Amino acid sequence: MTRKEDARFVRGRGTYVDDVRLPGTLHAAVLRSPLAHARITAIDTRAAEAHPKVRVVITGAVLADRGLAWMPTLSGDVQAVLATDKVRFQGQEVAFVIADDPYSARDALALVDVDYDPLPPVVDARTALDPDAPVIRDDREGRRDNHIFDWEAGDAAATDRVFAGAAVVVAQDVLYPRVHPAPLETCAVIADHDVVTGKLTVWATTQAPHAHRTLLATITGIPEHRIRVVSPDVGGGFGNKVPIYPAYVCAVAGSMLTGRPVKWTEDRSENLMATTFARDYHMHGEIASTVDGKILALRVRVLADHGAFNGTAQPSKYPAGFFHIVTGSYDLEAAHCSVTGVYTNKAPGGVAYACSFRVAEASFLVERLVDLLALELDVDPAELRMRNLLRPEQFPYTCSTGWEYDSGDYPRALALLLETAGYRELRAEQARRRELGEHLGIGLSFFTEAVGAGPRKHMDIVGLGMADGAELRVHPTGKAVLRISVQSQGQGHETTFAQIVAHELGIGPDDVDVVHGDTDATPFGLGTYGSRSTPVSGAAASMAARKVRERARIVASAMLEVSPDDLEWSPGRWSVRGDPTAGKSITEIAAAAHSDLDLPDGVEGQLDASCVYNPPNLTFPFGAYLCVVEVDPGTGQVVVRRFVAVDDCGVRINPSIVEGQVHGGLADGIGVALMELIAFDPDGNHLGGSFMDYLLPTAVDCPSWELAETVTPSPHHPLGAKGIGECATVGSPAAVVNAVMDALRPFGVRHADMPLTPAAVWRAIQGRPLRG
Ligand code: MCN
Ligand code: CUM
Repeated sequence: MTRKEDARFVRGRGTYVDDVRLPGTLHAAVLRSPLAHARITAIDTRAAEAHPKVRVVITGAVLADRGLAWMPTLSGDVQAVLATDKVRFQGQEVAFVIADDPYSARDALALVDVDYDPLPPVVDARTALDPDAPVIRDDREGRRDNHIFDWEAGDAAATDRVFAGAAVVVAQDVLYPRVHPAPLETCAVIADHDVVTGKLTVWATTQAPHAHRTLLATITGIPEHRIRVVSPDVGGGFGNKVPIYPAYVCAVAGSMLTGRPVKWTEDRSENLMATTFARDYHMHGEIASTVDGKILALRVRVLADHGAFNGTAQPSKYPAGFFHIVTGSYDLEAAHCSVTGVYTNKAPGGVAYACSFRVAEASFLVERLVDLLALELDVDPAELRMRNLLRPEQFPYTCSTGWEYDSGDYPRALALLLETAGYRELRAEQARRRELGEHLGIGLSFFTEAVGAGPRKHMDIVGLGMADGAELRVHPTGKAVLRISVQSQGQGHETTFAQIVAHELGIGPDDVDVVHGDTDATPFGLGTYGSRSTPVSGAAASMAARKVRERARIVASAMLEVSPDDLEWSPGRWSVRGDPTAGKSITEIAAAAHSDLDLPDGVEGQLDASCVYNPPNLTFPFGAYLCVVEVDPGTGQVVVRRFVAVDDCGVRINPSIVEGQVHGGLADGIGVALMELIAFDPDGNHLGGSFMDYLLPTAVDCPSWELAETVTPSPHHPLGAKGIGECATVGSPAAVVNAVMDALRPFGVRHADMPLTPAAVWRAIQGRPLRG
């Protein structure tokens, strides 16, 4: 089925926040810090306020008077809404100017005079804990360092024992650099506070409208039932639109101050400089094995750069997200990982960009280590993986750091990959080409993803348990409307969620409309990230539809004057067991449920049903990827020749949407591996503020993807589906980097950090690798 929403998107009929026009709207612009670390000694707004079109200039002091200068982050920290004492990263919000039009607001920024007293910045996370490092968060009571948290998983002593006895140990420092989700639509908001009713309506481009409503209530003190958050069409999220940003709070304050709607739309540089980044993990990994390549254990230490405020978006009990899935797809005796989070003078945020809460970093590290082990043992990396993958009979499998993998058949996926790619022939071609002095590289990765958070008992964000609601209304004519708590940013929920209901009720997907992105019109739920929509909300939709089906059975029994137990279901129809001609369709039953029929007990009239789905576990999709590159040693240029991907996300609701998700994620992987980087100079100046500097992959950089699939249903999801949205972004960077390292083997290169730009590759060949 093709995507329902594309009919409006390809006609330019989508409605994004910027398309929302309210009468009397004022426009805002944000004044940002030019320095990475400085004390603010004075702010003079008089000239800006004198601008004929400026209505209000909001500073930290104005917010502080209302208790709004600081706001909670998604990780239990606080973040400055507008700086009062210090600026802590370049691009930090300092003032919010509201004017009659967006151009005047921008112009007036230049009229705000801020005196800064520069302070030395912490730019390299590896120096953040030095005794003489400048203290970034001197606002924190009793804390005089840049330390945020220490966290560990696994059994350290058992791991040390296995390492002590292991014949082979390979170690490597691996940087997963700071990258950015970079959605095409930047962040935007319109806040409209009605002074008469006290109702606040916020149009925002968000992935989690309900969570934002609760947060806005907490921050502003406006009662939650008087807040409505509307997230219309969203032009890409990739994690960037999970948090609340300071300008959103300023827009609300601005609307309360002016009594008018206040609109703010970020530009590209602001998005790249100041909104949530991803990764920035300095990792040290060790892998232990026997001489014949049985992998025994993994030991990992991480230094995590969280920027100036700890604003990572992830379940609150997991300060390093799901990084402890670093054991990957292998059967280990022991594993231990520890993560230390630190503040630096960089933008806050973290974990965004199709990462499944740090599975991206974990998966990259273990797959690099396995390749380095193959190099050390001089065995084929495909062979080494095949020898060590979990076997199907081991599922459900509890790994040494505590995850319970629900289902999988890993050897089958790897075998299918090798066959689809023609692995043996590829290796033969590589040998031939090496003799000609050509540098073909073949890289593999195998990943296990963990998506679909909760259960709510173990997982919450700011105290909100991770479950999702769905409400299904069936109209008298049998047409249905499904209301869901998750919010599509391009993933096609209007199509796939309609398909889920259609499948359960045996009606056409065109007979089901999906409503999302408006908190007044949808049930509460935690939203779309961590590829949780299908595993959690999709399950809610399915269960709600099954309740409708059961209700329909009772109505049909009254219509047919038989016991409900004597009815059997076939798609779209309840009929008398053994007599398919005596039956009633869902459409007929819906009409009867709204009619003067005497309804039996258990049906109040109508067929509507709802469900709040609390997942029993995450789902664990997996995949096997292979990348073929060619490297020009003269220029360091890498060209991706082929990319073969086998994905298993359980039952696929819409195969073409799943393929689209995989295509997008593979392109992300090429971007991260070869070109994307948020870099800083030693003064903390941000060096990637436009798409000239922050490179995104285009079609030219991508080969024609070669996809294949296996289907291992999730045993606990009602439809057997697992999430897919982030799989390819998680799994593909390792395949690309492993391929480049394979191509560089004749030069004795073991490892080089991403992004593998021509300069980085050339330096690695010269034996002088660029280091993060
Ligand atoms: N699907 C399916 N069968 C499955 C699994 C999924 O048909 N077995 C369909 C789903 O029903 C949905 C799509 O594939 O239409 C993605 O589903 P899912 O894996 O549940 O992921 P989410 O919908 O929760 O999307 C979130 C995920 C994340 S976290 C990021 S980041 C990301 C991604 O989706 N951001 C995206 N893919 C994106 N795609 C687009 N176009 N834009 C983004 O911002
Ligand atoms: Cu980690 S990016 Mo997605 O989970 O929105």
